Amino acid sequence: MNITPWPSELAERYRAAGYWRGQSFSAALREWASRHGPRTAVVDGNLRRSYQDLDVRASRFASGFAVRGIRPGDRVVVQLPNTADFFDIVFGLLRLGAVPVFALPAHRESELGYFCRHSEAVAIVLPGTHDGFDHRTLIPAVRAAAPTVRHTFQVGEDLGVPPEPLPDPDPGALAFLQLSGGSTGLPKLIPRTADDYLYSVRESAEICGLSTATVYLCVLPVAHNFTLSSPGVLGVLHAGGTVVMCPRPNPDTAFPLIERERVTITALVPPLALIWLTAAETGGYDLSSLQVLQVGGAKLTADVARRIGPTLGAAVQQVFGMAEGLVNYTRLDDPAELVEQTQGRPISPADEILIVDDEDVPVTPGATGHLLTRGPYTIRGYFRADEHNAVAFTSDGFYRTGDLVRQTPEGYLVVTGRAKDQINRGGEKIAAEEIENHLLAHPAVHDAAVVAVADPYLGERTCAFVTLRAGVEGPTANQLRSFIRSRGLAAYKVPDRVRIVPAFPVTGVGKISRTDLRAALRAHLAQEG
Ligand code: J2J
Repeated sequence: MNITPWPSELAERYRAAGYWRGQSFSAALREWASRHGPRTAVVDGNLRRSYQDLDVRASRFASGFAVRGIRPGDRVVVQLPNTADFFDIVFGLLRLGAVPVFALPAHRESELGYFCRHSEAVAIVLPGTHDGFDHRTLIPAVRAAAPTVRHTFQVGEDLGVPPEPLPDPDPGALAFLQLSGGSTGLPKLIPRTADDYLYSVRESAEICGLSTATVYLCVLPVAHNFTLSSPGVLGVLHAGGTVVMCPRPNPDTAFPLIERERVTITALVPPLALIWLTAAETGGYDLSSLQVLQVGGAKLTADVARRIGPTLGAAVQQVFGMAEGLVNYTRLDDPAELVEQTQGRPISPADEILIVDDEDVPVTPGATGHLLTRGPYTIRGYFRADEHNAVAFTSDGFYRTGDLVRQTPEGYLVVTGRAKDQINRGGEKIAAEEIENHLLAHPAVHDAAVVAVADPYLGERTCAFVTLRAGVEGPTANQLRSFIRSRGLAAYKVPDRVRIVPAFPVTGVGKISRTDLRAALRAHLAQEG
């Protein structure tokens, strides 16, 4: 089974409440095109595409994929930069009922090979040269890792053919796979349906006040859940606004686009917000059209939140979301205190929140605990991961987010920490175990533990502690970093620091658990200052 279904009684309730509308992504695009036909949907450099264009091109690409042998239900790993091609390819696949698997541009052969293998993808869509890297060089390794991959397509290729009528995909079926930040050795794939995802998109558009007057700058990678759906590019299309694709997130690229296109809203991770603030202080561009700056993916400090209004002339909105589902927003009319000091409240009245202790017992109101959640757009299980699902979800279907939070009397969540073995490097998530496994592949490495170190700019950076095998000539810390780089991983996963130590902490009874070991090493680092 490709998705873990919601219990039928709940599914009925979500339908009756109008949350799940029984509309496919293909039908949604058709509806947007019929409502907003000639309006500009997407701007990419000098290219401007109307809603009508997007709809027509989606049909041409859907048929193009079909004539090349892609069938409904087939998984296709897509690695797409922030260009208008994203819409042709993704809506083409969705209209056909094929299942995009959303890789990020930073991913390399290790991740892409795994996504293809685990999803049994039949095809992969890659950029040519992007940000100075030729993605076509990854093809042999990906094919070797995943023999199911029969086709490779290049972003920018015109895959469209005259459209043939296609049956409408089932809105309750697996529509695409998002990526989990992950806390285990291998990233998890997140199965989303049109029913659940479009609900979160429509509500997000409403909460963020989107309309036909909205101009959204797409700065973070377009396929990331934040940029895609909170309210992201899909929310903008739902509202009839305009998406402006921003190829790079630096102010030198983004600010001229804001000025030229009169951008009204955009979404950033906290370290980028800081860079933008500094750049905006020097002036030079007219950013006066900007009304809302969303910040999420990692914790925004109250200090930085307070600087955003005066410096950028935009209202700040905190967004605490996850590709598994639950998204929280501060509301645009919230008092400053909530906007600056909390990470918002859930989208839906049907989002269920539990804050529990280590034994799954609810904590007293206002106390910190583990955040558990379920609801109309939160998954009930990862894709083909039975063993992991047994621990990542409670027996009654709550997702264990791994986040530590407390709830204010107003019902807003404050993220206070994390219980999962993950490093949140300025919004980019790194699973400790994934990097440890790569280090362990080095013949001289005896053991490895990867932990987060506090960082004033990124929030967190990675530090890998390594013990070496006795009797072999040891590599240096820098050689180990190069070794990780040679494993074909996203660059942000290469440990910022590698520390070779003689031994790891042990207890009287022997080795401590990985989680405790990481905690002990974090404490050790904190002590050093
Ligand atoms: C603290 N931690 C946060 C925040 C996410 C909207 C926005 C973000 C994501 C996202 C998303 C945080 N403060 N404001 O999917 O739709 C950490 C938490 C969370 C994890 C999820 C969206 N916002 N986080 O970041 O799947 O630890 O989604 O569980 O990449 O990021 O990561 P991801």
